[in-house]
Amino acid sequence: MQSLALLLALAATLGSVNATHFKRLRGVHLGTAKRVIVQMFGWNWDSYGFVSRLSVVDGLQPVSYTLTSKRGNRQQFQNRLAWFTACHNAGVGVIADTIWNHMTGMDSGTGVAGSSFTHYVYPGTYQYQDFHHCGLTSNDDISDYSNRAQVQTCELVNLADLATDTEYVRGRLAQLDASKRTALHPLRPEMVLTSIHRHRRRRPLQTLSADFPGKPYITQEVIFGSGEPVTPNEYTGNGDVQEFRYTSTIKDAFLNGNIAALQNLDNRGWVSGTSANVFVANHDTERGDSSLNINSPRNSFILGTIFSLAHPYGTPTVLSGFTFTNSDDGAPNNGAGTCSTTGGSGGWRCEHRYVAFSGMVRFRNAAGSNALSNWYSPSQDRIAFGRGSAAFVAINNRDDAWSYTFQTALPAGSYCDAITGKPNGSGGCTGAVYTVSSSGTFTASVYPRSAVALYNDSNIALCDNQGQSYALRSAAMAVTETAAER
Ligand SMILES: *[C@@H]1O[C@H](CO)[C@@H](O)[C@H](O)[C@H]1NC(C)=O
Ligand SMILES: CC(=O)N[C@H]1CO[C@H](CO)[C@@H](O)[C@@H]1O
Repeated sequence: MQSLALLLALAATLGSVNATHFKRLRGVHLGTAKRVIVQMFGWNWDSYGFVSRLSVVDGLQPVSYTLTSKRGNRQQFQNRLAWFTACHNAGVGVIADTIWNHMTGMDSGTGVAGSSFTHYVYPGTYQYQDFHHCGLTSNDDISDYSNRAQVQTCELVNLADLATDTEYVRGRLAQLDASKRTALHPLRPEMVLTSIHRHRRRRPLQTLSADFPGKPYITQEVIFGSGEPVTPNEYTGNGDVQEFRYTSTIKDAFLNGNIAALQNLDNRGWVSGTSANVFVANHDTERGDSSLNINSPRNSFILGTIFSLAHPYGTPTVLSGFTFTNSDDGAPNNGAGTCSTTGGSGGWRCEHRYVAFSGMVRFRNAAGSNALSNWYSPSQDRIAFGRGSAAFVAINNRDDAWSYTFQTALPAGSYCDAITGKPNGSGGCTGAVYTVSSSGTFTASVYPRSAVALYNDSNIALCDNQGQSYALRSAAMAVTETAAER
């Protein structure tokens, strides 16, 4: 609660917020030392135990600014407020996934809330002049990614591109932000980390931070394209940028064995780690071949995710998805999500409950802002590294066990392995236990295609969305639900 009080104090003293302040505030809000996002893909607002986004869009393609969408209505949203509050009190933020810069790509239709629209007319909200009309291609869609003007002013796959550089549109967006905060009240408006901003290579929203005094966490989808003039680095002034080169590099490293090359990720010309939002897979890439996914061979998806949560580069998002046969299959059971204790059920995968993933969120909390340390890699498919005196991981991406005595900077003691268990609440551990000597060493036999992860944090707050027997309980997660209508 200390950090929250600090945030409010800062907010009160800042009249107009410049980009630097904004970043710092965001850091305070999510907690610089504990930022992991879980993307609850496809979950509706009534889903067991989870709030989904508070959102005014129908999926990734907004058609109206009401609180009703496929995810549920306002009442269903408000039903989740108790959980919001419980999580909030435990230090877990909720990110409402909102799209600020475009409306739908459909030429006409009726939204779930009953609003009808055509491509550039959303009665009562937007009209023709509130959209960009680039006039550079026959249908105003981007056709040439080597053309900066097209990329930044034309439409991406027909998505009607809001003229976010106009007073009117910016005013509407600010109202939208305010209305969501009101809906959350008496909850706690300050807990709403509004808005995943799917920027899609559009021009920056120059004064976004000033327009949205709620200090939303912003992550922008600006996919790097080799040789293209518009680059992800141009967008870091708005907030975080999704670094897709990370995603493909993780895939390549874990499938082809060269994980030793992953030591330094901040010297590759990517978005700097402090501005990067990274993931092993998101809801789009898991349906294509540009990332690992749950079906990738040799446990590579699990190991890649363990790496992602252990390595300091970027703010990691963990996708919690559902099984599908065709890439446009919708979520099971109309979006009513269900999990088992440490995994999914009813077609939901619930990766956020996997023992290794929730354990690694604890690890990341414990690691805090400690830099990578004690790197050791005897071969390109085995790596071990620490995060100062707070945490240490060894990853074995090979088919034979890795027996070794690792040098760490951990204090002497017994540690509960984050990959196989968690503290049992009375000083024990539900998984493997390793003993670190007074000189900081421990001996392990790391199973094939597996990992060992130790961390020292006696102080991790818990968020239990059901009040009991829920496996995740990680204070570090900001829960977001990316609403894609598939
Ligand atoms: C936790 O582990 C300790 C040490 O193994 C054990 O004594 C204790 O009974 C366990 N507690 C629970 C609740 O399982
Ligand atoms: C297992 C272990 O070494 N735990 C240590 C973690 O750090 C605290 C201080 O923050 C020590 O008191 C514990 O002994």
